[in-house]
Amino acid sequence: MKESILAVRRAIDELDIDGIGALAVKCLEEGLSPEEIIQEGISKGLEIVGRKFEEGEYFLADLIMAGEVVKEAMPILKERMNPGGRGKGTVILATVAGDIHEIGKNIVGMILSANGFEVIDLGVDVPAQRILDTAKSSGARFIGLSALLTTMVESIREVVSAAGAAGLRDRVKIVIGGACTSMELCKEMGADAYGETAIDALRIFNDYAAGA
Ligand code: B12
Repeated sequence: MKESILAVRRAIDELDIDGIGALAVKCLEEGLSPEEIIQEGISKGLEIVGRKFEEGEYFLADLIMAGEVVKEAMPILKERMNPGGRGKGTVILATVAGDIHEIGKNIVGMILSANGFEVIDLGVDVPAQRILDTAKSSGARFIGLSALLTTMVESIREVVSAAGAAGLRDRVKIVIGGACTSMELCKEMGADAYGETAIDALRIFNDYAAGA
């Protein structure tokens, strides 16, 4: 692992909001891709922060700060992703009702829009009905749901049933992801697919867009 990417990981862990931007630029200058920096630097750094929170070393204020540190790096990385065409279709992205974690969802959105998808990001804590209303009005065929809180996974089922009630279940593919989700949960909730990382999200939506 390159020292510069380890430095990004450390900056997240140490909540270094002033240092992160320059470190992201350094990684890019060394030829690392934005996706690698996100996956190996930022996400891994946040895992460390999450562990420290669990162990009682970090508090809620530290988690909020970690989120701000990541937000500082994102525009720098986004700028380096290719804008890509918009021909693959529209993906509605949302963090489920009751959950306000947005970093993972935003990364998925960045990667999808850099790779040819039109992304409608509804934000966090989004009620099922709003997601379905948007699917109807936009004609989107894809929905990506992010969930990090175990206590909020039922919100996924609500989206799946609202899609059924709206008569959209056959037209729309529902893909889930986020730290508390799994393939097992995907089956239990009646969603169509589960992706562990943002790169998986891209692969899954690419397959759907190609008619697989
Ligand atoms: C930062 C953070 C916060 C920040 C969020 C800031 C923000 N702007 O988003 C704040 C401070 C707000 C926060 C609040 C809380 N948090 Co918090 N938080 C985290 C932390 C440290 C990192 C989350 C993160 O951003 N990870 C990095 C991103 C990149 O990872 P990701 O979201 O998993 O996304 C990746 C993949 O999962 C995937 N993916 C994500 N979405 C999607 C969608 C699709 C469709 C696909 C295919 C893929 C995909 O792609 C991404 C990139 O590869 C985690 C610990 C952890 N390691 O997860 C705890 C964590 C998620 N939080 C936790 C908790 C408990 C809370 C609080 C309840 C704390 C409290 N007592 O109030 C509140 C909840 C408030 C609410 N109602 O939502 C727990 C959840 C436990 C559980 N299983 O339920 C965790 C796991 C910490 C812990 N170990 O205890 N949190």
